[in-house]
Amino acid sequence: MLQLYFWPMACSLASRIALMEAGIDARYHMVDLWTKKVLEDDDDFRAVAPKGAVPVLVLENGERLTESAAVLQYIADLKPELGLAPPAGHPDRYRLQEWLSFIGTEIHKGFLFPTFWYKDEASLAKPRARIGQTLSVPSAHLADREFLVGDRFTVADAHLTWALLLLRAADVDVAQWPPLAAYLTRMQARPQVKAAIGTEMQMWKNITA
Ligand SMILES: N[C@@H](CCC(=O)N[C@@H](CS)C(=O)NCC(=O)O)C(=O)O
Repeated sequence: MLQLYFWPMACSLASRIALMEAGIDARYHMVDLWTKKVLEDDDDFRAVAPKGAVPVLVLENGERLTESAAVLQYIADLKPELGLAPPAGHPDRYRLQEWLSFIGTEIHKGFLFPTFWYKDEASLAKPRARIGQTLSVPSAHLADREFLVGDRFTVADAHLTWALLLLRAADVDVAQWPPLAAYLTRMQARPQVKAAIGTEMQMWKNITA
């Protein structure tokens, strides 16, 4: 069985969404990202993943895969019939990779990561100044499209859904970009997306209660 190391509402949520949309059962291990401990047994998370970051997907053969873009495509490719990623060689596969890279670098590392990890104002001024321009790109793209790539839900949508949820938590009002707000509402209405978010929100509430 696949295993996913995660922290509630962290970027590993996109991998949980992908697993659930794919109908793949997995074992989930919660990690405290600050102490780098695996919570169920107090093991050192860095022994599992030297990067010290989630997501980490443990494959059936025991290998560990990191980086959301790779993990998401791996999960999608386990169920090619579902179209969670266009097939290799299809022009849309590169569009998928284009979006996964944009979300992971420009939105996640460019804004969300500094916002939640470097909380001092000086470090945040430039990311804050830039995020509007960054978000205008997926907003324009989604003005007349239901999904980021092609005409069906892909793992790029799992990734963007997570990022948009966190933007709200970072005090960025997604309503400023009506196509993004409508998109987030659509994505959250998908039963598996809703269930994945509900599961992690509950965990997050339990942790912070
Ligand atoms: N490039 C990685 C970034 C992963 C990442 O930054 N994960 C965050 C949670 S959203 C984390 O685990 N941070 C802990 C740390 O960097 O120490 C990816 O896209 O998967």
